[in-house]
Parts: sequence; structure tokens; C-alpha cells
Amino acid sequence: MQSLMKKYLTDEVHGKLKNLKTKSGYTLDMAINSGLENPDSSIGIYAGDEESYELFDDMFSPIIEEYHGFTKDDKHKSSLDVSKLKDATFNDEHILSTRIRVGRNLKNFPLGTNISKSQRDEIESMIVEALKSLSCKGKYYSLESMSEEDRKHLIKEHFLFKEGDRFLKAAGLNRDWPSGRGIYHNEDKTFLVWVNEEDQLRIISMQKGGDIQEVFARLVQYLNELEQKLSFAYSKHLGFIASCPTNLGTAMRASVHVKLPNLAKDMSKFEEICKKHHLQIRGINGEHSKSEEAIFDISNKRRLGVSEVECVQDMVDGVRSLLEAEKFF
Ligand code: ADP
Ligand code: CIR
Repeated sequence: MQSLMKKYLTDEVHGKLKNLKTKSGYTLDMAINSGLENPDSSIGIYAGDEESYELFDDMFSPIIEEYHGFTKDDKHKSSLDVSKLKDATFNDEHILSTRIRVGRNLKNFPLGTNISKSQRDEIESMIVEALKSLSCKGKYYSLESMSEEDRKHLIKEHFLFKEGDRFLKAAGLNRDWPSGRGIYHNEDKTFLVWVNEEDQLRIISMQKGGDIQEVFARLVQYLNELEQKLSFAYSKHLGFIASCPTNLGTAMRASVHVKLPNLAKDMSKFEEICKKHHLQIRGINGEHSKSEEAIFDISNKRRLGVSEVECVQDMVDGVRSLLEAEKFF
């Protein structure tokens, strides 16, 4: 598989961009390092700051267009109106759990790929302060002071990010690990915030079963509360700014863990339904992992040029089609 970075990095584009540097000191070589070091990358490029998307536009634009179907003339849109979501409560034993996350980064800071240790620590403090204002009861756990046993348990239960992802490492995102990183969660772990992983914030709502409506409503409620305290990097054209171009726009990934033993036997049919509904298939432990016991992580693929409601609706409609195909296999 060829990454989108390799597909669009022509000699001409490389020659034009190779000597440019953003104000925070990010270069094209830094942006493409993850894809060069990891030939199995699907995308292979990361931004260092909001300016990277403008300065290295010749590189980012075609990738953004191919991944999201979003052109330079398109406009991003937003809607967090939970009441607009249709038929989003499943009562089906095939759906084991639901998770919706958005990525966010703070305005006026470089992204995690190009941040200094002191900036990362400052961001952690700002986020921890903002989390104290949430109306839910929760606590922040710094990764530095967490026991190895607790960390492994949280990862196994799908609550915490893994360490040492080679794609993120080559993008500069694991520097000074584990300093400045951590996780906030409420008592029953249905609302969580990852701090300083791939993006400075990953804001997550999750629970067992298929009540996607409830998961979305919870996310929107606490996201609105956090927005009262923190200013997030946002551009009119690209929406919320993220390190990886696949996360621009809504920065939303709405997923279910769903058991599909019949469809697992016919991957081309499975993939055809996913393509029709703009869905991505991941494994049981997230990106770059494998499916186990025919359980798949199914999520919306498009995040830019579509609203948050549309992202979730893509997933809801696609999952309904998959469940029907599974039943009448
Ligand atoms: P992200 O979703 O932030 O892009 P990953 O794909 O690495 O990153 O997933 C992060 C974690 O969330 C992984 O442990 C993954 O298994 C878990 N996860 C994703 N979707 C679900 C879901 N619907 N139910 C339970 N856990 C999930
Ligand atoms: C890659 O290029 O494979 C990694 N940097 C992850 C890219 C984003 N993930 C995705 O859309 N599957």
C-alpha cells in the first residue's frame, strides 16, 4: 500500500516546499518523516502547527481532498444539535460498545508534533484547570505518576491510549514521554479526556451497548462546558485544526465495536457496504490493530466538510446496513 503522502510528494512539490519553515520552525521533512519511517502508513504526514496547512498546501490539499472528499472551494460546517440525529439507539446484541471522540488543540500553540516541553506542560496545566469546572465528577491522572498495572488495565479496557506508537513517534509526538500526558475520567468512565497524545485533547464519550444517541448527547454537553474555558484552534476552511489531516474539520470519530461473524467471511462485501456509507474498519484495539473473534471497530471516515451530526449519522446508517447484511447473509 502506498501512503497518500508518497502518492502526492512529487519532485516538483518537494523542490518547491523543501526549504520553507513555519513560524514555529516546522519543515516539510518533519511533516513527512512518519510516512518515510513507516512505509505501511496509509496517510504518512502530520502538521506542526496551523500554518503548516497553508505553507505546505501543495502537499496537504490533495491528501485532504482524497481522504475527506473536500476541495479547496468547499466550506466546513458544524452542527452539534443532538436532536437532528435519526434512529441512533440500537438494541442489538451485536453492538458491544459505542465511543465518540473529538480531537482539539489549543489556539496560539504549535501542535504536539512541534511543541516544546514547557509548552506541553503549560497546556497540561491549562487543561487540568479547565477540567475542574466540569459539572461531572471526575479526576485527572497524570501518566507519570500512574502505576504500570493501572496503565495497562486502562489500555486493555479501551480507555487509555497506548504507548510507543511508531507512527506518532516518527512524527515527534512521543518526545519527553510520559511527561505532560494524562487522562481524565468520570467515575463510571463514560466521559474521558486524553491529554497531549496525538492531539492536545481527545474528548471522549463511551459506554457499553448501542445507545449512540446517549453517547453523542453526553459528548456535546461536556464539550460545550470545556469550550467555556478553553480556546481551540479553528479555521473557517479546515474546521478544528489537528495534527493529522484525517482529523481536520469535526475531528470526530464515532465508532461501535460490533460482532459480525458472517460478514467477516466475505470481506469484499463487508468493505463494499463500508465504502458506500463512508465507514472505516479498524481492529479491536484501535488503529493499526487486528480484529479478534469477528469484532470490528466501525467508524465514520469523513470528518471535514460534514457536520458532527452527519459524522455520527454516517456511522449509524452504515452500521444498520451492516447489521442487516449480517442477519440475511
Ligand atoms: P482514536 O479513536 O482516538 O483515533 P484508536 O483507534 O487508537 O484512536 O482507539 C483508541 C481506543 O479506543 C482503542 O483502545 C480502541 O479499541 C478504543 N475504542 C474505539 N472505539 C471503541 C468502541 N466503540 N468501544 C470501545 N472501545 C473503543
Ligand atoms: C498512517 O498514516 O497510517 C498513520 N499516520 C495514521 C493515519 C490516520 N488514520 C487513518 O485515517 N486510518
